[in-house]
Amino acid sequence: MKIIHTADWHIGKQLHNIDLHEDFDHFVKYFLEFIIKEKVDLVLVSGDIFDTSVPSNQARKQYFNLLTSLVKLQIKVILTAGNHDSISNIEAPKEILEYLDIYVVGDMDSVKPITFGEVTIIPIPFLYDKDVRKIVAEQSELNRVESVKQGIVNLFQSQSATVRQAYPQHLLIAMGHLFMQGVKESESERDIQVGKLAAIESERFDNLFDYVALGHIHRPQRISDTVRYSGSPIPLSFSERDDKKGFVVLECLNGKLESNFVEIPKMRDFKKVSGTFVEVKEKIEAFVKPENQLPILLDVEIIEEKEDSIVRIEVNDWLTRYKSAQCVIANFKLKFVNTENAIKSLLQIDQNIAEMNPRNVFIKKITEETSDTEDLALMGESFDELLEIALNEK
Ligand SMILES: [Mn+2]
Repeated sequence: MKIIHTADWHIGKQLHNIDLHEDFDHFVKYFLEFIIKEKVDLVLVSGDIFDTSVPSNQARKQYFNLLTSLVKLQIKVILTAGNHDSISNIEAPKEILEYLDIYVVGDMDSVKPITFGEVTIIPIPFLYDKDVRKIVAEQSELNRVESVKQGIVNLFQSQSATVRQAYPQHLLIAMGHLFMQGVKESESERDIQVGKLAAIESERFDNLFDYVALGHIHRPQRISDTVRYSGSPIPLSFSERDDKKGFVVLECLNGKLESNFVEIPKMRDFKKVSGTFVEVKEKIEAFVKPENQLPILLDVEIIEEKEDSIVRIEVNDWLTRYKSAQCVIANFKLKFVNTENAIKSLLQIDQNIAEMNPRNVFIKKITEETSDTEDLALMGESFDELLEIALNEK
């Protein structure tokens, strides 16, 4: 029997307004080919199926299309809700999906073991504080963080004990969406503080399960011999640009589960570019995306020494007109190192900045660029109007 452990799909993810649906499509293509080639029987998705609690129609379509492909291949699927998912959204089609051998678990109250042959899965979704408090109500002598940890561990322990008793011969797999101690995070895990405080020591899971299929952390990593994060199948932030992406394949061999990470070929490059306007333009123009990959996603930072409105206009102009088959600018920043000096240079030597009002500074600034009195008057009027609107809105 072959089982895939994946997590953190974050379908519908936008990275700085760039929709990553094509990245997900690339993953799906590779994933389905792998499943067919390797004759996979079961897919486990440990939370954060969608990126938001109200996924777009396109995101829902991608989700149901993938499930349909898996049904056609007669693959069984178990999905749990992560902290990004809405429980009711995930559970809405529960009955019809179950009929198709797809099991979704959004809420702690719907956790129940699912058995396939000699393997039993305990699908545990992301646990909210309120759920956890129900488990440890009587242990009030513990502090809040410790009681959250204890509550989570208690749930995994009691589930393990029940299943071990019912199926002593079975291999036991738990799914979880939580924070383990000692993990390496990236920038895209949201609301992690609470979870991080209550990070669970991996020893507490020792001997409870033959494997723990975790989600929540987007870098694939092994916490212990039997506890692993599969990581997200696609990079979800620039901080993940050099990480390996993929999923874990579990194989039952001689009554044991062996786990191996399968790396997905890179579907696009993520690059950070920094320098002056001229340097940045040069660097970007030299980029060529590898064949069969999506355009390179850029995080651009232009740093100029002196505040200069002409550069500002040129940069804006370049940005609005930028279009290339090689790169997409996902994030952009323009910084001037010496803004204060630039304003000071507008002032006369004996003039104090505190003595100038915003309108004076503005007029002084635009006088550097035009001497057309009509233009100056018009811009002055516009400034007054905008200032009035801004002040009224305060
Ligand atoms: Mn996640």
